[in-house]
Amino acid sequence: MTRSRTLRIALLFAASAALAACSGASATPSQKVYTAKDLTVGFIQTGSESGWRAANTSSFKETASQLGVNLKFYDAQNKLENQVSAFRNFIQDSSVNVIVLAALDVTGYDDVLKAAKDAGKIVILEDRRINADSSMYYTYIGSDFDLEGQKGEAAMCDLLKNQTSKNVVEISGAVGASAAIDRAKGFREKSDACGIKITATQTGNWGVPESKAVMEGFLKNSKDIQGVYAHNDEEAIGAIQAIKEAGLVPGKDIQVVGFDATADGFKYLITGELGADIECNPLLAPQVYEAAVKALNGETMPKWVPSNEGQFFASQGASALQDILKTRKY
Ligand code: GYE
Repeated sequence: MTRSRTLRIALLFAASAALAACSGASATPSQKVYTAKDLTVGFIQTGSESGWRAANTSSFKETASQLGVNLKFYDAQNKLENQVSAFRNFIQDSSVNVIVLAALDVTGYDDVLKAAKDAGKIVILEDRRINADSSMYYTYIGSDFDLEGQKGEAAMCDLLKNQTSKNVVEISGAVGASAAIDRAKGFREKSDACGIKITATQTGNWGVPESKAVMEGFLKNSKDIQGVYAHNDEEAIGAIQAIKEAGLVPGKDIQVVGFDATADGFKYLITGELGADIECNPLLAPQVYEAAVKALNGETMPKWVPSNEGQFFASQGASALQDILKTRKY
């Protein structure tokens, strides 16, 4: 074998050894490799405001028991002050090595994020982003709500394509929540391109009763409404109830677009009362626990891992939608 060929092979081995070392693929014999069983996770949930939230909570509890993760679950009852105090308690809890936050608001966590960093606690954001420097958390695992909003806008443009007047009212999510802020932003990025006019907006706080009351108010103020842009399925359902009680036909007189694509949302897609449902994945726990183990093992990750999501339309037809619904977990 020639000298240059031997040299080439030697260099190849050296390069691959260096690659393995810096990828963290093979730990040195003395270094412990952490697994999910080494996780004690303090999970600060928003509350139990929607079907999406119930699926998100189930994902964390079920996956924790499957993987052997020690999960300390806290339901903040949709109160920011409760989330902040839970954050402080998990920082004080020496058994907790990872804190996971589903943030009610985009602000309000600076002090606890700093305290967590000083205490050496790993922080992972799930579901919703916050306005904080990315050095204050390990990673954010959640949807691109702006993109979801753009999908909602495209769906509404299509549903109203044969209308001359395209007045749309918006029933937004909870004030301050990134999901609401970004879905509203995404909807407005190109909506005027197809002639949509947003004539009113008001929060429905993610729920059916409040959204029904909001839609009743909109209809009292004007009957010249062609579309409703609702930030989740519960808000869309509340709007549909109000439209029907006003003697109008949802899906015919007024088109409705919602978000989440939960089983309840599918029921209204199948009847044609909901025109489009933009999917938002709540089953995030496997990715979050995987990220937490990476963090324990000193590996790096991108600061944001966006969810892959689809969208569903009444125009797909009842039987096709019923078949899809059978395959879904929430
Ligand atoms: O759309 C809604 C829940 O943050 C994506 O919060 C989540 C939103 C979801 O209450 O149903």
